Amino acid sequence: MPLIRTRGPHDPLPSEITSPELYHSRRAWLQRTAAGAAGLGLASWAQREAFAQGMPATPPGKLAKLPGARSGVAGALVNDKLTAYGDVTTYNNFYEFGTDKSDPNRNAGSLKPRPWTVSIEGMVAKPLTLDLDALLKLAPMEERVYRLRCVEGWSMVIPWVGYSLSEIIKKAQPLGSAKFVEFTSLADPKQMPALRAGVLDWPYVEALRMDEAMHPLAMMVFGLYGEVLPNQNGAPLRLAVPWKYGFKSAKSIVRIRFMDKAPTTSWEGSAPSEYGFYSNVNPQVDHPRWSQATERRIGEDGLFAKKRATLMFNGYEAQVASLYAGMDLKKNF
Ligand SMILES: Nc1nc2c(c(=O)[nH]1)N[C@H]1C(S)=C(S)[C@@H](COP(=O)(O)O)O[C@H]1N2
Ligand SMILES: [Mo]
Repeated sequence: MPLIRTRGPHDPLPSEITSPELYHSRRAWLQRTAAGAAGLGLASWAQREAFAQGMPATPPGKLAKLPGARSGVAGALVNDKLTAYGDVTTYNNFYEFGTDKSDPNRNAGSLKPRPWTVSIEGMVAKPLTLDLDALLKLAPMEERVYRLRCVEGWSMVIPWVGYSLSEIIKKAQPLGSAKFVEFTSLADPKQMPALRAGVLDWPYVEALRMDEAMHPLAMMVFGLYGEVLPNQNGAPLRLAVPWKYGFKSAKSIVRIRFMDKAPTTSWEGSAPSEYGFYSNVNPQVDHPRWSQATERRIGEDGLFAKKRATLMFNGYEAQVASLYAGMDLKKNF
């Protein structure tokens, strides 16, 4: 681990972490000078913005339909404007396919989401393997509109299709001694070209405390915008844990393991002072190298768009705060 770091793969762009004051003065400066954008290295960002204007708002209809009934789970349907389908599917973090936001969309064609199995292991009455068809039939599909807040400082609003993770946990019958659930993503160098780049120790591993995993808002996702998941979004199944930073929502899951101790998760293992086990969205607990007080909503991110205030637990405080009653959230970040 080098002590002096340049911008790491998970770090925000400098333009995303400047203070509002600096941002606005820089903005004023940009308005004054035509060469400004290029001079600051913002040309590609500006180009992306232009491209984003032509983003399809809804799917072009190339993937299989996967409808879901409007969810009745409290907090499952936020009112925010949906992020355009084109942005949801071209601005991604899925490092197994590269670290540029556009890499997953360009490279994830090699992922084969069928046939697919998920093995359920560890502290369970009986280990079992479920194939995708069994998982698709395990519980009724629901549509839920969740905010996704990346630790880097951007956010989206995505209509996911799936059901509560608790449905799978109930099926798995964990032992009373199981206190944590671990999720492991696929790590197949034949399907995932960027594994050899070694950005993280593969496979990608994430985990939740059992009570977090049993919360109805913790979702196993199979689709978005009424269709099966595009590969770059974690086909054929991924998590959505909306009150936590996006990296807790592991993609393309192949193993679910019940444990009595918390495993070391991928980001925690790579930089323990920067990424905690809990990683609850919290505007009062900054990342050691940048503020988490505000965020940039993708689709509103023109050079002149205002940042948004980040909400406690990403706006799901009413639903999830009780999970952390009495805990020091600065220590347990
Ligand atoms: N296996 C795996 N899962 C992953 C990631 C990853 O790189 N690999 N990135 C995480 C991060 S940092 C975020 S913000 C979300 C992004 O999900 P999206 O691309 O569908 O918006 O996926 C998370 N799940
Ligand atoms: Mo993220």
